[in-house]
Amino acid sequence: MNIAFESWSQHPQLKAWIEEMVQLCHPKEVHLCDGSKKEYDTLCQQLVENKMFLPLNPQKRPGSFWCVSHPSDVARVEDRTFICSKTAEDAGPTNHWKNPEEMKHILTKLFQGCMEGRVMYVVPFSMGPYGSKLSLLGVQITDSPYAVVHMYIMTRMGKEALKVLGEKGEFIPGMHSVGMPLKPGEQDSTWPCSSTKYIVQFPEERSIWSYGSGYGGNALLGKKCLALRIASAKARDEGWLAEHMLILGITNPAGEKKYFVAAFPSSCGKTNLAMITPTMPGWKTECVGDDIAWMRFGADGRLYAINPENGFFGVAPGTSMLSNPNAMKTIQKNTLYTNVALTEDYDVWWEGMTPNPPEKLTSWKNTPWTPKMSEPAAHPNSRFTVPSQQCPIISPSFNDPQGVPISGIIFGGRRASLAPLVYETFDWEHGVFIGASLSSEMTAAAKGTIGQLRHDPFAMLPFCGYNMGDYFGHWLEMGKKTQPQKLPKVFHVNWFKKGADGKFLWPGYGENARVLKWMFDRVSQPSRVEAKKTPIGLIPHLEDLDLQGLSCSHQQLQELFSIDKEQWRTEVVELKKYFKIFQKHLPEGIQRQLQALEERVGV
Ligand code: O2Y
Ligand code: MN
Repeated sequence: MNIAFESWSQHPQLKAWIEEMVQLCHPKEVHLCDGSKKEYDTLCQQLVENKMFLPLNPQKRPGSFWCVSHPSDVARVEDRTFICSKTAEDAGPTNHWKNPEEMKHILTKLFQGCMEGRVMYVVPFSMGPYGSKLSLLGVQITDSPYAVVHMYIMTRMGKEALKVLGEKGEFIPGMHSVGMPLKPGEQDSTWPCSSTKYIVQFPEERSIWSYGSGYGGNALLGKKCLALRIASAKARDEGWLAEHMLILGITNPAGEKKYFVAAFPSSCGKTNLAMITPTMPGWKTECVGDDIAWMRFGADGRLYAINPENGFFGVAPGTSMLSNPNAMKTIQKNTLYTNVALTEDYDVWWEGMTPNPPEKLTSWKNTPWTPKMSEPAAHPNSRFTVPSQQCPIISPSFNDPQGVPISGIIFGGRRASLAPLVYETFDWEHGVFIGASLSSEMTAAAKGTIGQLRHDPFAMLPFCGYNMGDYFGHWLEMGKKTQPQKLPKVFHVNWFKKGADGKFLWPGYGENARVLKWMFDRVSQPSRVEAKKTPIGLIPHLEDLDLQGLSCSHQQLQELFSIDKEQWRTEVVELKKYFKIFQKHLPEGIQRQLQALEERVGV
């Protein structure tokens, strides 16, 4: 097959890889993507003609499309996700592992002829702003035009990325197929995929192979596969951090600005916090990212973060003008919707968008739906995909190659009891211990029993590309790279603490900015407020929390900040049991902190 590389790239290694993959997959045609708007529009039009996309009402959602997946292909497949490092020990106890040679054998067989009858698209992209030391380049080969248009939104894709790559640049190759070759004359499915799925990362050779799924994190290889699993292994080797964290800027009425990163397990309102509208007068926020942060120390000894992505792939259910008005404004146009419900006038709807559903909908299963039905109209993992630049509070530093300086790191979980609304850790080592101890009670949205505790260290459980015990060690080492006063302060928040009546004690949403304000004061140098020492960390003096205009009783506040030593002793027992899985990879610093916590909460 003659591939028109001339005006595209002269990178010998890239060309050789594409030719090798053509030999393996036998596509009918190769499309070298340029990342232009024209290319995006043409592909969206083709997806409309092939009935995968439905254009939405141009009066209500201009430039937007509705799409539903195969009912078996609706989310990341954690049990089919593999870290194929040389040894099982390097993948660690929290990842699935297979010997790399064995896995390559399996993949080679699966990919053999897998693109017959389909177009092979080659997508060059940059994760992170062009010209940033923190950015990385990737190239995804895929037979899914759905993946291409999503990569167009989620990454900086096309000619510009190729220019940065030049003829010698380094790139991370990602091979993707939906795993459904087309025979001559065969009618294509509206959502091609396979019942066999493999999402595979080779962290040492830094490559990705994904087979069988066309959905989200399984198919958009720049996101979880590259920006977290591969990047975390690269970050360990090179002394930086690739994290599952939002990046948020907050400015006080005097015009001082500070940036925070935050890690939350799923269903804890991460996108809502990333786009928060503060309720306190004069305070402003800006969103740098809602999901992933790459961080390195700058020449001044401070930690700087970039968002490697260029779009939001947000979960739709629960997103409303109450929970996240900025997200609702962001997705008003040029948005791709997957697995949400469709209204009669070609708009979208999902559970939680409005208090009551419309009388008639088309469900995510593409069947008529009425409010009497017990199944949700939108899939709980339905998504919107939208350019970050459409967010009304997108940060002016979004494209800054330097990144933004980070003053605080926030960890959070959903705990009905135990953790107070907010506490600050004593120092970096204690902060790393809190990140490692992160756990959350599962909601209906997650697999498993409602209310059951799931350990999710640093919210990285499905995303760490190597042994999680070594990852804790890497975080501890990072803390030694600069002077202690230049390190961000580390906090833990729990928006979900409940009172004896079973009701949430804290109103959440925009009111969470009051907690950010306390952190803002704490990270100021020198700190503007003192904090109260407790056995678990430093909590606010109640008078330092700005509660003006908030109807929160004294009793509620007492409960929000109460520390039940008995519950913490149970937590220590649970953590001891959990940390045992890391065996000799559990760093001394984590053991030391566990011991110290045990002593502080002891009788
Ligand atoms: O299910 C998927 O494929 C998407 S998962 C996802 C998407 C955006 C941001 N975060 C996540 C996640 O699972 O953490
Ligand atoms: Mn995420």
